Amino acid sequence: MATKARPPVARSRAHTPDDTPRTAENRRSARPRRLARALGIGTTTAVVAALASTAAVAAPAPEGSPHAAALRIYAAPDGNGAACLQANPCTLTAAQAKVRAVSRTAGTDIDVVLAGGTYRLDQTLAFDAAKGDGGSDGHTVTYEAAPGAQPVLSGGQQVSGWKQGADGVWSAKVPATADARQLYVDGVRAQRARGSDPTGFTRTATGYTTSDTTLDSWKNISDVEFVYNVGWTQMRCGVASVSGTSVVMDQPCFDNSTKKQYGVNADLPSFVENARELLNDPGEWYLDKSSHTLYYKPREGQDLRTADVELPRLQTLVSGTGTEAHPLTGLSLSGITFAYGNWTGSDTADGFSEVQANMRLTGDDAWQKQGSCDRFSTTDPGTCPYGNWTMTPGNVVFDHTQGLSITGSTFQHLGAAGLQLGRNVAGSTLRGNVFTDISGNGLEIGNGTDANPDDVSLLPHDNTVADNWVHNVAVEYTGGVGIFQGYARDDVIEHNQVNDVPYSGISSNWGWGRTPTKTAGNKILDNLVFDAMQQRNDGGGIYVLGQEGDSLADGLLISGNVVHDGVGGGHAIYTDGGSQYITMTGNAMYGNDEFSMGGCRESDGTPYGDFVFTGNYVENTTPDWPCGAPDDFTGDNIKVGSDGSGVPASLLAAAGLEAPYAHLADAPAGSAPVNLATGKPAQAQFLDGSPAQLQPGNQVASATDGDPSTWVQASGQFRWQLVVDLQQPQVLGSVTVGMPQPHYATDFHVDASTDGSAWTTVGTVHDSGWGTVPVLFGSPVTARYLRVVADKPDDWGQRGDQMAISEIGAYAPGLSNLALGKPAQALFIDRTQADMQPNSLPSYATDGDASTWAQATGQYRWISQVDLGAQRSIDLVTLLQPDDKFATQFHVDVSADGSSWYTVARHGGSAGGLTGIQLDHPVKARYLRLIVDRPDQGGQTGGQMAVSELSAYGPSA
Ligand SMILES: [Ca+2]
Ligand SMILES: [Ca+2]
Repeated sequence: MATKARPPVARSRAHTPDDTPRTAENRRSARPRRLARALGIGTTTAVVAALASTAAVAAPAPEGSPHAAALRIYAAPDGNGAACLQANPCTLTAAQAKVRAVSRTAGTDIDVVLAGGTYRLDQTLAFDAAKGDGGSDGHTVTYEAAPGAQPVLSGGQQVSGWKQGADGVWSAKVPATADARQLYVDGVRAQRARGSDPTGFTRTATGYTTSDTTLDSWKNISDVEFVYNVGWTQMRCGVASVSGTSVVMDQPCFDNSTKKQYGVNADLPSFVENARELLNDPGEWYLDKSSHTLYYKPREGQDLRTADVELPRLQTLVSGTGTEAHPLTGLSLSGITFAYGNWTGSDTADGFSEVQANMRLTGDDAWQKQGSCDRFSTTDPGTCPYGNWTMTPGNVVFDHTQGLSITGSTFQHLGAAGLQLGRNVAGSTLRGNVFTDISGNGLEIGNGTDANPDDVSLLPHDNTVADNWVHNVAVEYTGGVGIFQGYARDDVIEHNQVNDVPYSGISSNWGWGRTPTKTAGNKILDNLVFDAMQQRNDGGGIYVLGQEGDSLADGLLISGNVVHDGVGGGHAIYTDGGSQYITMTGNAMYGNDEFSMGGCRESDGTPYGDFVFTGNYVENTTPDWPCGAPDDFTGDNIKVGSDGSGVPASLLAAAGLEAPYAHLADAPAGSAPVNLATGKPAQAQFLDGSPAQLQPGNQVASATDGDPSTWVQASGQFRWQLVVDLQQPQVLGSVTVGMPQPHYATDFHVDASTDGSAWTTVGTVHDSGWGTVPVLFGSPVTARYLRVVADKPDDWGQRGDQMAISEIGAYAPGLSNLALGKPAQALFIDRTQADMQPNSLPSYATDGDASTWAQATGQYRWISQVDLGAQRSIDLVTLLQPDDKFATQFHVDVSADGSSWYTVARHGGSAGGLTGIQLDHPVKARYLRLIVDRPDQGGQTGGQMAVSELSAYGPSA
């Protein structure tokens, strides 16, 4: 049995005044002082008077406010004012026009204050240096949320007028121009109708032959897309035509996806997408572009007459640019949500022929011309220079921009990559932003085409990506990564949290093999990466590629990062082909499927090596070199446990979001029930009531000290009981019994007494694992004394051990299982609806019947997800699994909206039966999901997870 315990997800709270991050706020605080010196009092008055004549801007804020002296322009979603005043704001477009009118003469900072609500963009909010969109003379134009407001710049169009069809599928008419690859219902991404190959394919040179003529009868066959999951890539090619049993695929996509010279070629599709004929599961949708009709099959509880249904329309929500000589400067964006961006580029005949990290082959014969140069074939060398791949664009894009600041903003529900910083973007600060529910890469800096530019200064450089939370991205193009950095110089990627990504977490640099690059001086520091590599393989939590600088001194530094619980055949730190000049020190790597560190030299003659790998905390102190050892490798590291034991707490605490940003990844706090047992006296007894001997060093007070890491355990006899004196009669509805991983009773019962001598059994637990197990009473019990009695510890072949008790909880009535009877889904790890085992339904996970279970089929890993129906406080989660069908390790996420998820618990060492997980803090959430991490696929001793009951405990409504 694997015994993998995971500490709670490490978050950074260690923080000293000396390392206070530079935020928009504390940078801004210096501004009024500089301004006052520069302008003087009389000048300020003159400026105000001059500006007042434009009627464009409000008066400066009073001295002493953080925004003192900044000119303010107010906009609102329904704004219609001409003067852009707070009392009568204008539109976003009008606000931008006001900025342009004054930015060159204002002599001060300008704040465009955005009221909350949805700004539906008809066209890109385009910032152009030549038009005066940036600040001049060192001043800054800031587009920012009004205090407490949540402005959303949306590229979506709302769809209404839904009608119910006979088969549970609803439909609505959309404008003739409507064309999108995503649909969002109440903020949750729906699934484009998909299914498996319906007819039995055989590959041909141009496509497939089918075993029958099913496809020939499909209505819009040329809109159908075949999807190929191959290795680290996912490719998508459209169908060109079908005639009888012959399928012809789009070109050049099919050639480019099947003839690559370095493998990962498409063959038979993994699944088929985007046909009305495939629309059968709840949550699936289809856009019939020929009839301008949108179809959607609602999930349980969704009502399309009232739902917010958003179909993306606009690709580029925000852009910024200047010229090489005059870049855009002095622009700041703060507190803005960018949502519902469109991208239909992969609908073209180029499809989505992925090379890696959402970089694509496009154009005829790209498979032999792009990227290959002279590297992969001496007989068919392709076209130099190396590269020429096509990046997936961002929905927010900047090039020729210097000093850009984006803080406190959210990039979500986007159809391309989230944010792209391209050519000649320098000195940017991206801090405290959230990237989630994005089709492609979370954010992209630089590209994979400018390996060796003539003008090095045009590579992105000196950009800072810090304290961002990047999670659940690359949800459509699953070869994508959290943070992509291509060719770039002197960038710092630090203190980000990257989790739940299908492929690599952070991917840095580009260019395999002997490609010389101008990349240099980059740093990847103190990031927290976990649950990477969820779907693709051959990547890493931190993945690097290609030559970095000319020496270790100006190469890549990877330090202070914590990478844990990656799956899918990747390393924690992966140095892939051509990697050179990399220093890796002081990182922690544990709980990952593969070796902590390693990589691939592609062939002899390519540079690969010059690695320093010392002072890291790793599970495997010997790296894994599947394709040949590197040159000049030095390694001297510290071995730690797969649960992270042995990693210094200071390292765990320092990685990831710094204290001012830790809240970004924390689920909203719920209310905590009062534990009436905390601090109360307890006794350990043998079953005859005599005082029990304790294990050396144990204190009975550990059972009520409020610290889950301390416990009490008897010695000498296996069966014993713990008595807690609440010191006065209390009306109780439930108790919890916390038992640590190595020492738990599989069966125990709870007695209650008012006098300490007459006892009544109020609850019995069978088949428990370790953790915190709730015992709910059928009706309230009045008791002063509680007694937990071990019935089956590990004597006689039980799988537990002798009972140890880490914490007793005693609670007033009012806690209940909030998941009981609530709608449940079973999803595969790519969030598509799972196929179920015979006689198994998703709803069996919440039906209150221990003898029924939900269990997927076809894929080992799957997700059991429950909609609690409303925001509720959750304190404790339990999972009941059959003893012969269980996952040994899983984690628990919660969400307020069903789209943005917080990981709140991780549990290993399960052997089936009942598992209880007390959350670190009560959280408030409507949705709960259980994700299996380790079923029995890779030599685990469990089985595929079956969920007899998934329960969430908190205050009853
Ligand atoms: Ca304790
Ligand atoms: Ca059940």
